[in-house]
Order: sequence, then structure tokens, then C-alpha cells
Amino acid sequence: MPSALIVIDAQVDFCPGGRLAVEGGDEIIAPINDLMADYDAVVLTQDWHPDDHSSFADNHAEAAPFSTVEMPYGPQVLWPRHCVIGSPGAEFHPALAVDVADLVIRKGFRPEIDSYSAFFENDHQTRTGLEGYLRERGVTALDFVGLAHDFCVAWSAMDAAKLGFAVRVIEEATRAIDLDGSRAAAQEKMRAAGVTLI
Ligand code: VGL
Ligand code: ZN
Repeated sequence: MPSALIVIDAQVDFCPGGRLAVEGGDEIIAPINDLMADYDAVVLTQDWHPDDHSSFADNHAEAAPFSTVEMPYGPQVLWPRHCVIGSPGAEFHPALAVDVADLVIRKGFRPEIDSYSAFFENDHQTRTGLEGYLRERGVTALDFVGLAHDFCVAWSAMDAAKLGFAVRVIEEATRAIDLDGSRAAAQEKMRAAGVTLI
């Protein structure tokens, strides 16, 4: 069964010292590099937002970071400004083995919509193109690692399961933001969606 490792958002801004730092985010880079050789394909995703992105709290009047607002496509958490296109924080972690990757897919570049999942933007309809790439490569099994466990990894893994891929999340190669218990909630939702947590 051809398999792919999907590395979610292993970027400077999600690591300690970054704009939306995930605790221990840098600890998973070496384990991820070690995993890459075990797969037929390696895909990296890159969170990639324009300055005026609607997920940034400072683009909303009087909105606090980590509060939730209603967008046309549903509820959206407002984040500190992060992964701005071309900024140092949007780069991959310097130790990530970027050269091994077959594909880098960017997401979240439309100002009006956020994109946690590597497959669909947050309206659950706009496609990133990743499904087509994997199908054309004949890939049927996907393992997910990266940041953050409870947002972009979880949403990507659940979409992949819905699309019919065999999906696992390698939890020790992820770290969570854990906003109001979002880590446990994500684990429950992933299991319910048919994702295997290992
Ligand atoms: C992410 C919040 C905002 C993630 C990206 O990679 O999990 N979380 N943008
Ligand atoms: Zn983002």
C-alpha cells in the first residue's frame, strides 16, 4: 500500500520563540526527519497568510487573540499574527529535512478564509489540491505528524479519513496548542472519524 508522511506546519512561528509557539514544537523535528525514509512520498504543508488575513486578531476591531468570532463559513478562532507570507516565522524549522520532501503545499493564503486542513479550507469546500496529488501518486495510506496536534493535524487527518485514506497520527511527533481542552477533544473526534492514533 503506497504511503505518504504528511508533515503539518513544522514552521518557525509554531516553535518556541515563534508568534504562535506550541510548547515543545521544536522537539518533534528530529523524530520527523527520522521517519521520512519509511514512506513512498513525503509532503510538507506550510501555513501561509497574507498581512490582511481574517484569522489574525489584530485585523478585527477590539478582538482578543484566542477569542472566537463567527465567519460566513462558521466559528473561527482569532490567532496572534503568524506565518505571514515571506516572513522569517513562515519558514520551515531550520533543522527540518525540507530537501527530502516531494511536495510543499501552502494553505491559508486567501484573506477571507482560514485553512487548518491540508485538504480543505475552513469552509470544508474549497480544495487545496492535495487529494488529487496523492491519488495521482497512487497513495492510499497517510501518516500525519507536525503542528499543531489539535488544529491543523487533527483537521487534516479527519478530512483524509473522510476522503477514504487509511489514516494514522503519530502522536509523539506532534505537539498541541491545547486551548480549553482542545487536545482531548481532538483525540476523541479523530477516533470517531476513523483515525488511528499511535
Ligand atoms: C495552526 C492555528 C492557526 C496550526 C495554523 O498549524 O495548527 N493553528 N494556524
Ligand atoms: Zn494559521
